[in-house]
Amino acid sequence: MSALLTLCASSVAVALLVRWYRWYTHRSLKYIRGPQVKSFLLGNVRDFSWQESVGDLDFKYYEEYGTSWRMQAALGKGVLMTADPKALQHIMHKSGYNYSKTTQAQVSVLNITGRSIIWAPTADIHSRHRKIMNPAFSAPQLRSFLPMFRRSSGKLCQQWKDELLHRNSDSLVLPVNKWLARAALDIIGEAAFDYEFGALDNSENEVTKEYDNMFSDSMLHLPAWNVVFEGLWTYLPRSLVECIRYMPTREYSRFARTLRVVNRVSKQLVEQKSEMLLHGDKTNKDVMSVLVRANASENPGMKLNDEEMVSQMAALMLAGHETTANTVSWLLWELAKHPEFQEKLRVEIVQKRSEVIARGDADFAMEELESMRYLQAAMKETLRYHNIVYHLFRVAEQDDIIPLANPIRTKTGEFITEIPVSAGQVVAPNIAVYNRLPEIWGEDAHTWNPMRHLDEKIDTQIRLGMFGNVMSFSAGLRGCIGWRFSVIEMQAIVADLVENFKFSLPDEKPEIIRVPAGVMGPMVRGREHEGMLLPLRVTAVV
Ligand code: HEM
Ligand SMILES: *[C@@H]1O[C@H](CO)[C@@H](O)[C@H](O)[C@H]1NC(C)=O
Ligand SMILES: *[C@@H]1O[C@H](CO)[C@@H](O)[C@H](O)[C@H]1NC(C)=O
Ligand SMILES: CC(=O)N[C@H]1CO[C@H](CO)[C@@H](O)[C@@H]1O
Repeated sequence: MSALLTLCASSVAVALLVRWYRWYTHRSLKYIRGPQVKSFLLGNVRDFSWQESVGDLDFKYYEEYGTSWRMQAALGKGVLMTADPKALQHIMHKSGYNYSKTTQAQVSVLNITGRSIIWAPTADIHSRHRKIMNPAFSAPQLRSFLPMFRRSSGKLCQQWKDELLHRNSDSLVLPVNKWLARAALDIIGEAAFDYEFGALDNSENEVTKEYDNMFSDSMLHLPAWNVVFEGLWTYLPRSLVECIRYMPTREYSRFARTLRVVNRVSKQLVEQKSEMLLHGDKTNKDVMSVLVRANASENPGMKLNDEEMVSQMAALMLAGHETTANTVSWLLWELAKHPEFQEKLRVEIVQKRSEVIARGDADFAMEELESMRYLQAAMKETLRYHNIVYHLFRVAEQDDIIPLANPIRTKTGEFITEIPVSAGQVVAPNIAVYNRLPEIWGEDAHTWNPMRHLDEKIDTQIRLGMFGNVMSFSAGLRGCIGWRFSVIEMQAIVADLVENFKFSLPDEKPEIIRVPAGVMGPMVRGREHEGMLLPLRVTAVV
């Protein structure tokens, strides 16, 4: 028995060594410049997760090396990082499924959401998931969610007004990010499976509690051993890696706890929906009802098994609430820092409101929200400037040549306009840098300036991404399925908040940092132990 074990262990070790050696001697990127590597074991990709504010390192490397450079992952594995528009268009749009997610990304997602669309490892599986999910995210479908979004934002406004009344004051400092996370959770619960979390009502919901600070509890400042451990995954067969995820590391234990709770709730709801469908109810618009109806079709290409169905819900909860809530938080913070722009935005909303009243309607129509130019500009600019997801990781499925819009200088001083990569090469689209390229956004790219979207000075020769030419929702076949959902939701919430409240910086002027916690979120310097936090002074508009 023990001989067998030894044999197994040594063959795994040999296989590992061979694979690793093949990688290490694989020098195709060695001539590309990039930051120094201090530790062979750790490489320098994870230095990003220790930078104080997201972008500190990214922008520095961009200054030094241009739009493409070489990084190193754990165990000497080279990574091509790029913010080059043409390279990104090639990788994300033109190559279809030829750049897939890395093993590490997939296995992490597997542990966080289960076998969901975000996990879907192959073209076959992903295109099936996406085809089934797409109808739930079509423009007409999402339009029907607007009243629900407005109901939630109205509830949020009411809560703040009650709070002001209760304190007998016309202004208060509030942790706006926490309130927005609750609103976004209520919204995704209703939209995804017609479920009331009651997060804004402060009900003691178990799922709500699980999501509080999930990212910063688990992903902030990854320990070194974890970096090496996950670095090994690249060299192992995927099936083995899928077993490894059962190791109780900090982040997975935290995510697993959340997932267990979410899955239990989802399972009950899937059963309930299937039951309702049997009884002929075909009207529900929530995502889960759409999936259950698709599953009832004859076409096997339109079916999800029960596990996949439940996983989609965890995926939507994960991808669809803190992202939007954080983006709106950053938007309000920028409004607080730019009071003149904030006032323009408020005037725009108030003007539209008078049209609504004159018409005798109760609330804004979708077209009215979409026609608010300052509102649209503020959203685009915040998505660009405070992109919540800052890096992506992809792996070339076969040998390829990546074209560049901006030539780069190699170690030998020559300029190259394309980068040949071999199958297995990891490439990392750098969203943070792409969103700040002066060649696209103008010389003031490092300034939050919504007016740039109104002046139409943005260079859109190379079309990229899902919305406003920013990369914040990723791009291509695996781009964010929820981008339009998120935009409509943000419109609804921001218009309501700005119509009802003024936002300003708290008197002690807290320093806000953009922490790298899997997703980028706000914390107050010196108060990091409080988790994600963005305090703003909120004053009722009278
Ligand atoms: C401001 C808000 C949001 C941002 C910045 C954002 C960003 C992203 C990004 C960058 C990706 C690609 C991830 C990757 O390639 O590894 C993605 C994928 C995804 N997002 Fe979003 N997202 C947002 C809101 C939402 C919402 C509201 C939903 C759902 C209602 C959602 C659902 C998804 C799903 C399901 C995927 C996976 C798509 C696929 O693999 O086919 N997201 N999102
Ligand atoms: C993906 O790679 C294969 C093999 O090299 C190639 O035939 C195919 O055209 C590529 N697909 C796209 C969309 O570029
Ligand atoms: C989907 O359909 C399959 C059979 O076609 C069925 O076994 C499964 O329970 C269905 N799942 C749901 C959640 O309706
Ligand atoms: C769905 C899944 O794989 N969950 C696992 C994630 O990791 C923890 C421990 O780290 C396991 O207990 C879970 O089963």
